[in-house]
Amino acid sequence: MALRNILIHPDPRLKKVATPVTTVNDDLRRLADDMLETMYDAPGIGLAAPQVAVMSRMLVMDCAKEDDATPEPMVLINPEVTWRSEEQNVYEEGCLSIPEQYAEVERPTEVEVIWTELDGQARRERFDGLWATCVQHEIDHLDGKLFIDYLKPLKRQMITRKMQKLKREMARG
Ligand code: K2U
Ligand code: ZN
Repeated sequence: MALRNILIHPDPRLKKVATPVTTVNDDLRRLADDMLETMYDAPGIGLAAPQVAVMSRMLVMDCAKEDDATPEPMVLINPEVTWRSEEQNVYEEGCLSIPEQYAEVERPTEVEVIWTELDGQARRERFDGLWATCVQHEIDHLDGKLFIDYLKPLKRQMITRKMQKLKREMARG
């Protein structure tokens, strides 16, 4: 298990479309473990492989953390949304790749997702509540989309400029 470095926006790798996973092997299992460890350490309730500079279509989630319930770590390989509710709801989203910035994003209230598990099994599940928001936020990451892409250009530019300043300060150490 190892903590991975989380990429900070702007970074070209966060805008790329990730590559489908073709083989589920021990390397992928190790990456999933590292992503979960990195997510819990952040702390966060979701993390997508491109955020740790791996351009593969895999994400991890544990929104149970939110209700302080027992952890429910999930690993989704090649996830696809197969159904979206008409109903939408708004959530003030954040992102581990855009630290300390929050904005309201409207998304379908409920989604159905199909994916492959680490054991190779195909899964289909409906998500609602924070799980629905999170899985859509993470699948966006696999398609090179950030929550700020849903904001008005001025607001998005403001956030990007703040991140560029943060990265300059981080580079100075
Ligand atoms: O993908 C990520 O950057 C982790 C995101 C996942 C997420 C964003 C918005 C809404 C739901 C999930 C978060 O930074 S994890 C931090 C967090 C913790 C509790 C509630 C919302 C966000
Ligand atoms: Zn994010």
